[in-house]
Amino acid sequence: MLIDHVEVLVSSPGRNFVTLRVRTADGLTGYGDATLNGRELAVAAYLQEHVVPLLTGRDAHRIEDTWQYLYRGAYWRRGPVTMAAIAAVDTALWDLKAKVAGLPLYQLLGGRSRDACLVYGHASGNTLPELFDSIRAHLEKGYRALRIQTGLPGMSTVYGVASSPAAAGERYDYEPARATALPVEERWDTRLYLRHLPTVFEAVRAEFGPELPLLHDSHHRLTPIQAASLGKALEPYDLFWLEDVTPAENQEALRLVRRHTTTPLAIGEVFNTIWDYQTLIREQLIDYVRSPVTHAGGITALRRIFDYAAMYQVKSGIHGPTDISPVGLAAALHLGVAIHNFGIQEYMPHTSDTDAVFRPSYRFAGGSLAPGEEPGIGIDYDDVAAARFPYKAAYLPVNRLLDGTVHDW
Ligand code: GCO
Ligand code: MG
Repeated sequence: MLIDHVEVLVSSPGRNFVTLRVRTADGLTGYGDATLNGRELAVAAYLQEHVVPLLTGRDAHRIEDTWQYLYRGAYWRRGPVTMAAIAAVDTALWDLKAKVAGLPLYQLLGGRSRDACLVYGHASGNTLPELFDSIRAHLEKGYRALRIQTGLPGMSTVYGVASSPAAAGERYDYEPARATALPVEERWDTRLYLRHLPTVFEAVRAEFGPELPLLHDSHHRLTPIQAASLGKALEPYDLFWLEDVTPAENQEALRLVRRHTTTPLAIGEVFNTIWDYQTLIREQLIDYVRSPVTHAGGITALRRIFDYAAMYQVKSGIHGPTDISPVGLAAALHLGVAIHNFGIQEYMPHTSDTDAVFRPSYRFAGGSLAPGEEPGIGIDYDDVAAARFPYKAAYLPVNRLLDGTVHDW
């Protein structure tokens, strides 16, 4: 299984994606996702200039050795660009190995622990009526768990709220990256948010009852004591999780949050190695690991994080917004059905243009996603379709407090 051709594919079917395609001498192809929202070309260049030349002639079977070679061999460790590049190679090699075996990838990861991965969808609205419509539209489509994001009175744009409410049957359209010359600037008022959010959860529980699992993303914006107070205020509404309450580079800060609230916590979508979780997991300061395959060094490395987490009863909650490509989502589903400590999978459906390029074989039914059954991860990249969607520079927003101070977005 010698690698003889490696390509970095950049396309933009609705948003930018960086995909690695690894071909073997006997004509098999494996795919990996290397998309880093708003910084795509940095990963594409890292792969093209520094990784592709190392892969030609290597044995595609040697997944662990290749991972260590790229991680230790670069000398410069960790970071989102490096780890997304390593993730793409690792995923492509797992895809190849499963194709050679003639098995869907999850069979190589230990086989099924469950039939499919329960997902949560994104319900949002600027006002309560809009939010309720969005929740109803998701329930009609079969979702059995929902993330709730809401506008704030008097604020024009708030993280996580779709710009226009999606009509029933339509795709939810929240895409934070914008193809503008400079990043869009948003405004933020933490005190208003902390006052308003519990009233929204109270209304949602009153309307939809106690059963539906509800999640919320604070998107890194709070101090530890603000996070503690929010977790406490939301306890009556029984959240499935509260996500990214603090930026969490400082893992110890979560001790303070944990001391004050029993609301379950999820963290890690911007982390990229097991080291970012070391204190959080060992001290049981979180309940869910948010890293995607794409940004945490691939299937090999994320599996290791989940196995470590399992020792502490911490579960998976893999990041799955649209900036994780169908390759990254497919890999997540194979891992998700195989591991014991699966929690939930995030799901924000891609556009039909994106699906036309990647032709994923996973299927959504009954509120869950199941990986495809054909050999590999179940992606079939269509170069002709992709050629219609060239790269388009886009930035994530920048966030400022009302007085103009740059804040976490
Ligand atoms: C989530 C995330 C996303 C990120 C996005 C940035 O929980 O899904 O917070 O919405 O903002 O992935 O690229
Ligand atoms: Mg998030």
